[in-house]
Amino acid sequence: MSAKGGPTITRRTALGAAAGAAAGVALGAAGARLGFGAAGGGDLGSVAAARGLTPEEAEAALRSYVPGGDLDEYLIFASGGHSGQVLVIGVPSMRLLKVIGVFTPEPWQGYGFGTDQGNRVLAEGSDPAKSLPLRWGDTHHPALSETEGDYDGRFLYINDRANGRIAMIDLRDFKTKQILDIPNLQTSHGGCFVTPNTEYVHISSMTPCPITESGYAPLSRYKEDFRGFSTWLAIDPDTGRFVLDKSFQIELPPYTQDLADAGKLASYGFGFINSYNTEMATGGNFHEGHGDPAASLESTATKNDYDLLHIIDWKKAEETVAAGGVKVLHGMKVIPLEVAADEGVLHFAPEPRNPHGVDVNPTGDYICVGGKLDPNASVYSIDKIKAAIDAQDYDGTDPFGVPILRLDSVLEAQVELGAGPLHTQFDDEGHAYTSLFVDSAIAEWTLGPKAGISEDQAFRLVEKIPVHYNIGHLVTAHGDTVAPHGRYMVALNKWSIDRFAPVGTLHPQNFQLIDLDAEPLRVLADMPIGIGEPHYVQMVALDRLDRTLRVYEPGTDPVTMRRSPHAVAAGEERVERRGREVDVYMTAMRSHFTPDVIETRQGDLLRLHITNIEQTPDATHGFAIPAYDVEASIDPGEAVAIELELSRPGSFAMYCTEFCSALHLEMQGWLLVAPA
Ligand code: RUQ
Ligand code: CUA
Repeated sequence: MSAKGGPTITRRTALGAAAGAAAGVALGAAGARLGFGAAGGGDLGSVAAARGLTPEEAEAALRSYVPGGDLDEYLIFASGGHSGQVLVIGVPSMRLLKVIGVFTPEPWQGYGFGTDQGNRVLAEGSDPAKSLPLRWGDTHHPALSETEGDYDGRFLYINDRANGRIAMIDLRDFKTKQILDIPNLQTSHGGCFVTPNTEYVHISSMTPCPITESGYAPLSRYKEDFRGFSTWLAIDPDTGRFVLDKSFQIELPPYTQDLADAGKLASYGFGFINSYNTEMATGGNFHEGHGDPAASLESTATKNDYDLLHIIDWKKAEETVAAGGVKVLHGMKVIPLEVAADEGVLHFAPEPRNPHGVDVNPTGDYICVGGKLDPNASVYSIDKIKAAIDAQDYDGTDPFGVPILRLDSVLEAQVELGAGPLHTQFDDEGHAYTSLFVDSAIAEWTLGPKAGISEDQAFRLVEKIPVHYNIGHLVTAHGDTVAPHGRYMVALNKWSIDRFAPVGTLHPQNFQLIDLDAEPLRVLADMPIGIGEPHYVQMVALDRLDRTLRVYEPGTDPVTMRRSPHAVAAGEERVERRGREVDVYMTAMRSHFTPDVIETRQGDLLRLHITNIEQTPDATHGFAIPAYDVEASIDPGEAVAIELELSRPGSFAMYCTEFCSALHLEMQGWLLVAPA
């Protein structure tokens, strides 16, 4: 493989690459001495030998090592699964840089422990019909915002598998700004993607939902009363926020809608969703004792030879919405299923049974479907799909009247890869990489002429690399964009088994860094993941994140990114009382809160307006009142608001939770609540 595109290589990285190459040669030559090392005269060969490393292992270490003070070339944003959070990891160092609080309260960031911003975001993102506010989510599919089909480093979206919600994180400060509990979606799974100019963030349902008034329907009415939904959330281009009144949904049959991807370039204007359980099985293997053991969902939902790839023309959907072809369901504009079928918004194509991933290649010409129960990747051609739609080249309809395109007329190729193909990523040379769950391997294969591969080399398996173990997703640098970088790939392995020191019965998962420039492919590093359970990730060049703030403008509200109405400047500290209402305007700086003693009475309503008036990077202060379950993190320049009903009398300690200075321990005070 030739050298790949990517960000400008830093001085140290260039040196690192040279060192790696040199070490590879030197170590390969039985540990010959190298002219550099720990103290300028070290001997890498004997260090490797002393540590019992093979030359390959020592070289892999050099290729992924990033010295302190140098920066990683890429960041990956990984879902944190049922931790509800997002993990930020450097590549190639494979070091965890940050855990972003998203759907679950996170004390270090003061997210959801009393400050207005965390509480507000979590409360606004919880359907009031559920117990409030929801305290966990199951983050699955991150989607970085895009401009012209490439990551623009502005926003990150991620869905909540558990509750059918979606969150927006602003990459200026890596904080969650908005959570939306999406109408008509109980759950979602892999249906999260952005369109090439972030016109929409798409999210589809996983489990179909009853569309009855009460939200209840017996399973005997599954076909009649349950529906899936494809949701197109319009995005405000300046703030990245969801704009509900410009958003719409498309009603879908009650199949299980699974992974999805946006069309790009050749397929711009389309979206693709896989489905399974087109059998519409509802389980029932032990239904109050009279179930049928053979009726388990897993056996009934795998009967059909084919499930249905959903092909959505979202430009047509926009026209349909503009022409009024919608009903309103729970406040959301919905294109009814019949309308979607009649207006050509929705077509189906058969796909081998129980497919999982659907991934569009960088040119947008090929739609690659992983078979799960089929050893093939099935490749569909957008040219053929468009021609078949124009010619109404149908093989009948599904039970809901949606036309099914003839498989032979839309399928470009099938490539046998191995057992359990799931997800596919791409490089810049027309190659695809598909995870094989059952094989615990990744298959590298070639796409076709539209991706720059010659006819005689097209659609072939190139090689397979074992990974450890049970791989789910995988990611390549800019692997979901029109311009992938190649260079690095990371395998997200569900099981680690024997790879790490034993830490009890719940084992870490294993991210493995793979060198895409090596031939054959090889693993450079393992990274245990002790926060579960990652699903999808995206990898973006660090130099795209050029808007990242080091400190806030003084008095910023992180939710709005504007000056907060609660901002307090130095010298403006004060206490205002109106009857039972007490407003405390407070500043924090090394090493004191001003004021540091607050005198109130039981029954008062206390409002704290606190600004960290520092402008020094890292000079974060915490603010905790443990007796009232309050814990804020106030980054330099940040303003927070805390509101408390003072029901419990006492003399309560408050303190700074961040080791901010030599006199950090002195940064404390008193909340005095006199008995009524
Ligand atoms: S899909 S179990 Cu991302 Cu393979 Cu979720
Ligand atoms: Cu401020 Cu410790």
